[in-house]
Amino acid sequence: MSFASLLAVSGGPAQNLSIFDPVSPPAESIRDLAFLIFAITGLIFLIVEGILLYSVFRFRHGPPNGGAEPPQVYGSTPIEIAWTAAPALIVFVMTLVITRTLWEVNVDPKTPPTDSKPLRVTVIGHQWWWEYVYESYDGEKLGFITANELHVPASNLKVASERRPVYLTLQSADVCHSFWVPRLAGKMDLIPGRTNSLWFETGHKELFLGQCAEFCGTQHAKMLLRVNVDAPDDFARWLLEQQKPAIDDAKDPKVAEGKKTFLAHSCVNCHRVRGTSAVGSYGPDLTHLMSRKTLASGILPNSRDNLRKWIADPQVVKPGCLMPAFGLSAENLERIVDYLASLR
Ligand code: HEC
Ligand SMILES: [Cu+2]
Repeated sequence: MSFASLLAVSGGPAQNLSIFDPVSPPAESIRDLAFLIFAITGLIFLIVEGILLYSVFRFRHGPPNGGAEPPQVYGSTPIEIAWTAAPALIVFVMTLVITRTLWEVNVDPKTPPTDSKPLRVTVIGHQWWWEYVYESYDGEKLGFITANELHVPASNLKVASERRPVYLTLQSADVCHSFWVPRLAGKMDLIPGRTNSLWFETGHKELFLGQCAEFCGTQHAKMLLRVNVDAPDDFARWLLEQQKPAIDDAKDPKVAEGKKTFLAHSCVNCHRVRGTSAVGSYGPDLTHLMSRKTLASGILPNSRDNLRKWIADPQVVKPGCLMPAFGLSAENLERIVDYLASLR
């Protein structure tokens, strides 16, 4: 897929992935640290290069004292103390500021700010898509599962009772992945057999893009991240919709026929549609498929045509991905698309 079409999926060319434009405290801490370390090391660079250039030009015609060797200094305790202490001090200062940043980035998820309304989501990395288990919001249990497009509420960082920090618990179903949405937080790995965590909080109601940042197999590059930061009311409405089981459009004969066809195929072994007999958990949850803007981890706009293209042969769209082609007849393919397109 070309870069231009990826931008089209992301909703316009203005997408910003810059770590220098953070909008969430952990990403801000990391940017500030980067600037500080750059300033310290830049200053050292200027001093060293300055002395070097000075010497090169000052002595370019040879030693000033007519060719005699300059005085040699051996075993000077003051000089040795100076050039041991100065670098040690610089390293010590850098250790302190790095430790402070680590502290700010790794806030213990069990202790959200008082009066805040934390959202907790478990993120499970799969080859090559993201599973999101919504655990709780503002102390209320949620317990539904969705995929690939994360929705979170916008926070107001200035008012304690309107703060809505997001705490992610990161796990992997197979190999190592890494969750990285540059403007919200630093990279954090998802490691098999280990649980990591990450947090962010932002007042910017935007779509933030990211990318799996740890090579995880052939389709690693097509494991994109989308984080929608919604106004709190919109988020609450989205939560309500997602918690419902699949909408059953049984009145529409085409949908009813499609549902029968879908349930009769092996799709049900890998996909879940809540409220039906499809309870597979190997692939993305399809309960509210059409509430998502993209397919297959952000790589295709979610449209009827792309849905058809994907189901006809996922291997053409994402070679090596873990959904096989089924050689469906044109008729069955259309029926299944009819059904999936009804899953709002
Ligand atoms: C062997 C398990 C398996 C079977 C069987 C299977 N799928 Fe999938 N499906 C997957 C996996 C894995 C993905 C994620 C692929 C990716 O993005 O890398 C997926 C993705 C999808 C998606 C995109 C979902 C999203 O949110 O992006 C749709 C739609 C889909 N499958 C429909 C079907 C249909 C319809 C069938 C039956 C004809 C089917 N699948 C059978 C494993 C399976
Ligand atoms: Cu990955």
